[in-house]
Amino acid sequence: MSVKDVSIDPAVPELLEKAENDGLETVWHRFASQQPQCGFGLLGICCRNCVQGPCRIDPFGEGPQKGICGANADLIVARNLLRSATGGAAAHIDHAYEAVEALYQAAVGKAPYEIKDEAKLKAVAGKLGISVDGKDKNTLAREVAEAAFADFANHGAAPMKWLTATAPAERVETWGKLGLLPKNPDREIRTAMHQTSMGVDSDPVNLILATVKMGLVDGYGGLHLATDIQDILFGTPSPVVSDANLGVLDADYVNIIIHGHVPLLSEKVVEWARKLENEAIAAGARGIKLAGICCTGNEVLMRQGVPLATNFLAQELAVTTGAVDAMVVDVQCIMPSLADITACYHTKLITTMPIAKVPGAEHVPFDIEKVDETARQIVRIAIEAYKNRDPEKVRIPGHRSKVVAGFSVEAVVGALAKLNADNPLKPLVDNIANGNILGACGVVGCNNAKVVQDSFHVALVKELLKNNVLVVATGCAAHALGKAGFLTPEATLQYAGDSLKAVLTAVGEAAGLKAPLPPALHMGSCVDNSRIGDLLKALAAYLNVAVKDLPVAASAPEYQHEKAIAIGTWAVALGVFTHLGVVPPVLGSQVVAGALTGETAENLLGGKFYVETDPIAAAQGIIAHIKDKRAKLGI
Ligand code: BF8
Ligand code: SF4
Repeated sequence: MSVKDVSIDPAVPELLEKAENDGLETVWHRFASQQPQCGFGLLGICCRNCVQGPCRIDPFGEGPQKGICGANADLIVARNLLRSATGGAAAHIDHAYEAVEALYQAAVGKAPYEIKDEAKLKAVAGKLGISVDGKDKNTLAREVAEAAFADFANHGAAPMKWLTATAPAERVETWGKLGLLPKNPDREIRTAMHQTSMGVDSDPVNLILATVKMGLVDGYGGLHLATDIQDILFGTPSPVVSDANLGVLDADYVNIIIHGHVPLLSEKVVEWARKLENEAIAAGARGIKLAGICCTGNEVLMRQGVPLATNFLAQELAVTTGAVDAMVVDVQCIMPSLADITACYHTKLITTMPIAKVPGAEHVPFDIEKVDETARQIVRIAIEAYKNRDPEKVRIPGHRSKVVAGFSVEAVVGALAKLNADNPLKPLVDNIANGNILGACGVVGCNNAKVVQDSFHVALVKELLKNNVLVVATGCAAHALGKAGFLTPEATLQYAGDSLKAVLTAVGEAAGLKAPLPPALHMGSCVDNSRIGDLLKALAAYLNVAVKDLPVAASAPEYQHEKAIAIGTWAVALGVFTHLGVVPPVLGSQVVAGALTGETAENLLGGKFYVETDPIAAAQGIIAHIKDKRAKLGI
């Protein structure tokens, strides 16, 4: 295979060559050997929901048009889509639940976490209608955790509290009228699995509505809940300067990579890596370097300034540097192949969660009550492994880019408050109204082997910025923009259109940064898409319009995970025009594809999906949408 054409990240071809020389297979080799991929699967018209199957529908209309039970293409596509969204929501909700458990245990003195952000705790309690008066932080934290647990124990008809407390009122009303308000996240997941099992729902429209509901389960029972609780426990992010790309590894140091999604353990690994620096020095290293992959990487970047190693597609190549002493993983987006790669080097692959084990890895169980011991043990395993590192096998690419991250809504509002303390959103809204900022786009989501790594993220964002569209980013999209140098003040000067540049420069100077704000604001991990939702809610409230009327859009240019399907559905439900750069497996059904990308979604929800696989055309589509919304607002 040609190692040149798979990524725009300059570290990738270097390490891919090394991988091939070291006799290793990577995600790109396996992608090539999967070609051509199954056409039935790509169209979503293969069903394995019962053991009479698998059944496939002939997309050309010549062969079978129904599965053995009588299910047609519309039904099969709709069922598959709901199952994907349910898988994604389950991942986020399990993550959020872990965080709630940790908060509860910390509050009752059973887990060694200090509740770091009392202001956020009070703000969240306030939204939930919990009185904060005279309560110490542990009592209040326990009550907030109990309110979250109550959603999971909701056996009545009331909607999920976390949704009604945090979503825009106009949306709650709209979703309520459509009968889409979820009650208990666990129950909704169970119901969706039931609904899609053999011989239950055969109405594709009913299944599409259930998918939208699952988007809401994800948005509030997953994303929002996880962000809120993690901020309370570990602090709400504020701007931080760090670096991105594999050049952050250092041959003279013990290098530990933290990879996955849930920051409960990684926060402690960061703490213990700092505490055990002397042991690393005693082992002959100059100290310990930490770096992150995927969303755990985003979490510890935002709160601790830990550099980003790389994003999803290059996780194997991080190990191929031969300089990683331990790769610590928790859950989600962890390639099973990592064990094969680590086996070729001295690198210790350490799994930590009971549901995410990898044959060949060392399992150090995450135990919340003994998390300090666990983190200490992990750092010591890395230091021991360092002693076995073979300098002959080390090759660290020299690439690293500066990144500014940490743009929580609180941080954005804080920066704007320097311009207008009484009315912080006014400068932003004024600049949108006068056209200096044309609109905003959230560029989010993954890498996908079907797309040249990071290429869509970067080409799309370049075009948006040129047209004065402000970008906010999360997930592996944020990694991609970081590696490519878009998360810096310098990028504003280089890429932003003139009027956007002027605004970002003025805000940056007023905020005391002595430089412009970056043109793409790193807002966090994938669960932190909730932050983007909160920003939209605040803007809409300020303008006294609905989110669906704002000149904004979302884009997941290179998404791969089921979680992205759930998040995208939530965004559409919120009223956001949501671009996808990879064709979702729904084209086998006109009913499903048409409903999600056409007037049905737009009329019911105000948002819809927009599928476009060319980045420049996608940018143009997004800009046209933004201009249309501006015209309707009369600005
Ligand atoms: O939750 S962006 S590849 S790491 S799924 Fe996975 Fe996708 Fe990366 Fe973050 Ni989100
Ligand atoms: Fe085939 Fe119907 Fe069974 Fe699906 S549920 S595998 S379409 S018989």
